[in-house]
Amino acid sequence: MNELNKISLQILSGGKGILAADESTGTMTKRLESVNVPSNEKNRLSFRKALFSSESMKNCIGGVILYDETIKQTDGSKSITELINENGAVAGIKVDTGAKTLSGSPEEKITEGLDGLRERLKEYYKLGARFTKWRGVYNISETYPSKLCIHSNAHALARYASLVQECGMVPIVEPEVLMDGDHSADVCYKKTSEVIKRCFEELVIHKVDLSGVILKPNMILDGAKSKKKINSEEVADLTLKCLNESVPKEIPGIAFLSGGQSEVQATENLNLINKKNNTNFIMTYSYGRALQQGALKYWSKNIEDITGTQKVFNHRANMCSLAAKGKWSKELELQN
Ligand code: 5MM
Repeated sequence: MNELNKISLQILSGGKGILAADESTGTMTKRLESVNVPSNEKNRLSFRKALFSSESMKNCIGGVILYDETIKQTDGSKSITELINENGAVAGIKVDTGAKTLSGSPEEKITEGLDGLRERLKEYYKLGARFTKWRGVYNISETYPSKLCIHSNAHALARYASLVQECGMVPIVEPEVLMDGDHSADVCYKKTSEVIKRCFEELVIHKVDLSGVILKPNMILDGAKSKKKINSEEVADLTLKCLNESVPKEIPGIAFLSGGQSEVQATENLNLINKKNNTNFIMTYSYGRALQQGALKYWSKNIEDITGTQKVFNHRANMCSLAAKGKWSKELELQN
């Protein structure tokens, strides 16, 4: 087994998933201000440290994605990557520099960050990162995502993934087709399939070793503003159909983003995907909001109550881990 494949499996196997704690300072500020906590370096670290040192890290979290600010912070004499490693997980880092207006199709986005990436990767490796993340963003409408958006983001994702592997780390490839809009799940299925297929075509052209890549896709859902909503069984069927048809078999695993679903919805859908999983892929989570929302809300009421915050996070992480094994139920969800 090659080293990158080994790291991927260490992150994803045995009901473990990924905690996406890589909010840029702008996004983290929105999250903190939404619960009336001032966004400063101390508070951002304090909330994140509570999660990284919680009990569920050992059995439920195989990897944590960090933001540049966090990977350079310390917990006393320990670096944050050491804290994460001590608690049983692999440290990762978001390396894109954000989604910017796509020239030629100004209503769409292209993710930037390739300039100087090789040097930044070497620095992150030294800081303890062993995997990375880059997110391409796609909107659905009658005309979008355009071919231009699909092709240019796939190209950037492939160049990124190739550089990351050269540096000895596992790239998470995240093409996120947003759930904004009133489109149907069928449209989401068609567009997501096109986006994912194009990404893998580019990864192959760029000679990326697929056995050392983690795919982080959206589930197949109706648009958030669509009047009709398919049920979780249909979400699971369409998501599995899409991934079976679009993802090369060499990929070790798939870790879904939650994309604005509620915590329970994202857990229930993942559970059904695993119950019905007819692929060879590990299917798990790489959730940001769907792992953190409850804990953030609790913490915001008393930011000194780390034990209580960890209790809320542990429950959520345990539920996600059960879902990654297809063993979650509504009854277990209520046992708290
Ligand atoms: C954690 O949020 C990440 C976005 O940060 P920025 O927008 O500040 O760059 C995001 O990429 C996240 O990792 C994924 O979308 C998954 O998060 P959700 O909340 O969709 O599960």
